[in-house]
Amino acid sequence: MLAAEATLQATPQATKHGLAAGDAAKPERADWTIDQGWEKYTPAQHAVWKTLFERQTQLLPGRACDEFVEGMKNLPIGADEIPDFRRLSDVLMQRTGWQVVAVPGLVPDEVFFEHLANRRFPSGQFIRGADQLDYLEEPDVFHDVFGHVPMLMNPAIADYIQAYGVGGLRAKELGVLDKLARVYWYTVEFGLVQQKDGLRIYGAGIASSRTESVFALDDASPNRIAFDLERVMRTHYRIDDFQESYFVIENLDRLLELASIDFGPLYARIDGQPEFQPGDVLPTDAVISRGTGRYHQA
Ligand code: HBI
Ligand code: FE
Repeated sequence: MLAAEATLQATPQATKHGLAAGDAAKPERADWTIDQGWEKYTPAQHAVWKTLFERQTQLLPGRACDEFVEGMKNLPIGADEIPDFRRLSDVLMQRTGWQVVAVPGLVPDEVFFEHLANRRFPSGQFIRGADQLDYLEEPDVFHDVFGHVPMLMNPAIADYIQAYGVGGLRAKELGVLDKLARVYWYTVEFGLVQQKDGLRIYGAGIASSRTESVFALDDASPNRIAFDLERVMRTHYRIDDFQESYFVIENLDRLLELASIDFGPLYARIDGQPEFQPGDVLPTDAVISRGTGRYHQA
């Protein structure tokens, strides 16, 4: 066998979904929704869910925030099968007025924001393959449902994510979406919260990842820094690896305050100001734990 062949076989090529799959994969409906087709999931796909669900459920006690645990407890999400979005929506709708709708994968920004602004959470319909359990390039049903949906049971997060949808449409028009996207990234996806027994996870990108749910809390490498809105808006993030810094909020109600801030004057103020790299620690930061940086140096 040729060396090149061996390399190709060693790295299973992930099937692309949604936006990443190109024009041919664009769904018929303008809002990019598709049917979940719950009945069509195969036993092998339910088995992948079960593997992922069980390993995260073992890791999350003492790591996930109270609101995540509480939300999960009250939802029809279990080990045995990929959840049915209709049943999730019934419960969510009663609690916080949200629904879960199926999409093929990543959708265009405006489409994503339009859903959020209307309290519809677009969830990937597909599930990753058994050979890609730790692969997280595109949001699949495990990331979206296990990571995001329990938090949508919380009124503060529910309002905050809707506000992000409204703000996203506006930020796109103003040409400042990159700034707003950082806020989403460092809260909804990779946020930590201070609770009475220590730091806890509320970000879906962490909660749905076996390795990052340990790294974010237990590893000496990353920085853990008190959340500051303007600071975060100026901070680049990594999409390809663990975060170098996590930003910590005092409690989830801080997100409600964030949801009501007019970002307009902030965009103007930070325009042209220096931006920060993911691992930077600034003299003005309230540092909770200063990371060794070892992981990203290696
Ligand atoms: N689509 N399905 C899906 N999920 C996302 O998280 C998502 C998206 N499209 C755009 C997007 N996120 C981000 O680029 C914006 O939040 C900026
Ligand atoms: Fe996500």
